[in-house]
Amino acid sequence: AEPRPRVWLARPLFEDITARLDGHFDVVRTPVEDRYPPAAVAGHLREIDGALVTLSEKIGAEEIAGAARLRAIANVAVGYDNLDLPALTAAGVLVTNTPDVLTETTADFGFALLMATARRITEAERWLREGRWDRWSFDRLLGADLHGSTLGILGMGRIGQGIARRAGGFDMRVLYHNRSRLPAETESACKARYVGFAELLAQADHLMLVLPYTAQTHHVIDAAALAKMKPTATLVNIARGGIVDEPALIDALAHGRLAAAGLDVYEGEPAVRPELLALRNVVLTPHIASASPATRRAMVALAVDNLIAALGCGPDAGRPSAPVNAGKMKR
Ligand code: 8YV
Repeated sequence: AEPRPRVWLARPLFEDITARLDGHFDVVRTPVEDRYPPAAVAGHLREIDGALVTLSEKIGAEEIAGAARLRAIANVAVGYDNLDLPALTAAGVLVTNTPDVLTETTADFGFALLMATARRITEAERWLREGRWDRWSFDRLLGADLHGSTLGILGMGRIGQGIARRAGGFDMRVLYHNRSRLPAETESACKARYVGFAELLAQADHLMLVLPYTAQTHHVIDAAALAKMKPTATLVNIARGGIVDEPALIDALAHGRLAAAGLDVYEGEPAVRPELLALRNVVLTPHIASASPATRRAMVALAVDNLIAALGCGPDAGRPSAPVNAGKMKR
């Protein structure tokens, strides 16, 4: 009989779901939970036909240099900036991601982070826990309203549209900027108006970042962009840390040129800059926007289906439902 394809499961993920891989493949499981140095990833990918990975596994030309058999990588995330797409595409490796299944959970969290940041919820709780609530004060911990304000959304994909729909329920005016303008029906469904980048920055009372991280979006929110924003504005990032120039953001927050920031992602995560930790006017969460049990399970299930199909097995053999680079393949 033909030898079964070998796949690498980079970390333990819902064993009852990933067990489905064993029906088709010889599965190599790595029990280590933390980040792999590049040499270790390269070692794991040798003699492997496919891999199921998370954003902690950075894979590029160096990691796949000795991976002659590698044909497919299923990323358990909608973003895939951990993967060097041109290098993988050139090597004939099909990459898949997990869109759609995390849209609503991530949009919920974006909204929660926006509200917590604008209304200073974690700052207020810290203050209370410190035992400082001695008497009532009329002007204590005043925050920014959502209702009647303007929400700017940078990146109007599935998650951005989910945020826009929620904003309607809070009586916010929604402006967006995106690589391309959305069809008129989509715009009116989420009651969002397209504006240029500079106008978005200038108009937003709250700015939500929901765009993919690429060479083009690296540091789009830099000192110059921050200078165009209202000093009373709130910035929320649920996309990727590298979209924001963190030292420039810290400087703006520390010197009253931006009111507050809610961050779920960081340039050097899991490391968080101590200057951020020292700021009063930030809400900081550890990259959990998609973290609900149902959504995390759906992400893993989709990645498993993608890998099975990408390696030519199962009911959708050869046609994974969420390919990223199919059609760009040279071999
Ligand atoms: C994941 C994410 O939790 O989907 C994404 O792009 O950032 C998160 O949903 C994370 O990437 C896990 O790999």
